[in-house]
Amino acid sequence: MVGNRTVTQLVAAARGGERRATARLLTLVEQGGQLADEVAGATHQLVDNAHVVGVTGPPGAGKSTLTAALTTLLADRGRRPAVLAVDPSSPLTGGAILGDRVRMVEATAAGVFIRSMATRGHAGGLALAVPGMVRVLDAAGFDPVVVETVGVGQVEVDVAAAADTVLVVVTPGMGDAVQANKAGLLEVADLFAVNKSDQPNAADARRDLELMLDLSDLTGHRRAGLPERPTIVSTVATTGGGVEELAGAVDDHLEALRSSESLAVRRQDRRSVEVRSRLDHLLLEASAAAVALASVDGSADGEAPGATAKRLADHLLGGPDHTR
Ligand SMILES: Nc1nc2c(ncn2[C@@H]2O[C@H](COP(=O)(O)OP(=O)(O)O)[C@@H](O)[C@H]2O)c(=O)[nH]1
Ligand SMILES: [Mg+2]
Repeated sequence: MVGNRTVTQLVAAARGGERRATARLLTLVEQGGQLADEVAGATHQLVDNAHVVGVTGPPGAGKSTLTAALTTLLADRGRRPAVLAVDPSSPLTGGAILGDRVRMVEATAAGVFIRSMATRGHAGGLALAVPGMVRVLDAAGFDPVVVETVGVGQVEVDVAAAADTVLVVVTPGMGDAVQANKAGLLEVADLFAVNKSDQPNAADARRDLELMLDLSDLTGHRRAGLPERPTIVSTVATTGGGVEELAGAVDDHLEALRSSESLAVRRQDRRSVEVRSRLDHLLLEASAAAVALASVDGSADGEAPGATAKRLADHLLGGPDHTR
C-alpha cells in the first residue's frame, strides 16, 4: 500500500491520466527497494508504446531549453510528452536553475509532464532508477518520453544512449564537436542539433561536425543499421528556431527504425543493458558482503588473496557447475 492505494491502483490511476499517481510511482522507483520492484512488476507488460528520446551533450549547450521547446511544440500538436531531466546541478545554484524553472513552467502549462532528478544521492543508482522511471512514464501513456542527461560521465551518457533515438546537442565555439567526440557522444548520436545557431561560428561548428562524421563510422545511426548519416539540425532553442525541423527529424528517425526493423533490436538491447546493470549491482552487493564476512570469521587468514577470491566466487556463484 502507498497511502490508501495499492501499486496496482496507482498504475491504473496513472494510466487514466492522473498525474499525481504518475509522480508518486516515479518517486517509488527512484527510492528503490521492494515497492520499486512492485512498480516494475506492474508496469513492465504495459510498455513499448512511447518513443523514448535521449538528449545529451555538454553542460550549457541548451539541452533543457531545446527539450522544453521541442516538447512544448509536440504538446501543442496534441501529443503527450514527458521529460525526465537528470540534472547534476544543485537546486541551490543560481541562474541556470532559475532559467530551468521558467522553461518548466511554460512547458508544463502547455501540458508537458516534467520530472527532474538530482544525480546526487544516485551514485551508481542512476542506471538502476532511470529505466524504471521511463517505464512508468511509458505505461502512463506519455509519448514521447524524453530523457535529458549531461554528456559528461559514462553513466550519464549511457542513460541517454539507452533510447530509441539519441539526440546530441552541440554548440558553436570552444570546439564542442571535438569535445563531444572525446566524450563518446558521436558514437551514440542518431541526430545532432547544432544549438545556439544565432551565435557567430555556427556554420563552422556545423562544418566541424560534418568533418568529424566523415572520419568516423561510429554513430548510433549506423549502430541501428541505418544507411545514411545522422541528420544535423541547426537550432536556436531560445526562440524556437529549427525546432519544427528537429521534431520532424526525431519522427523520421523512429520511422526509419521501424521500417528497418531496428526498433525491436534497440529495445531488446535496452532490456539487456538494464538486466546487466541490475545483475552487476546484485553481484557487487553479494561480493562486498562475502568479503566482509570472510574477514570477520577469519576464514581468509593465511590464504593468498587470489585464492580467497576464487573460493568466495565459487561459493557465491554456486560452484563451477552453476551454469545449468
Ligand atoms: N544564444 C542562445 N542561448 C541559448 C540557446 N539555447 C539555450 N541558450 C542559453 O544557454 C544557457 C544554458 O541553457 P540550458 O538549456 O540550461 O543548457 P543545458 O545545460 O544544456 O541544459 C541558458 O542561459 C539558455 O538560455 C540558443 O539557441 N541561443
Ligand atoms: Mg539542463
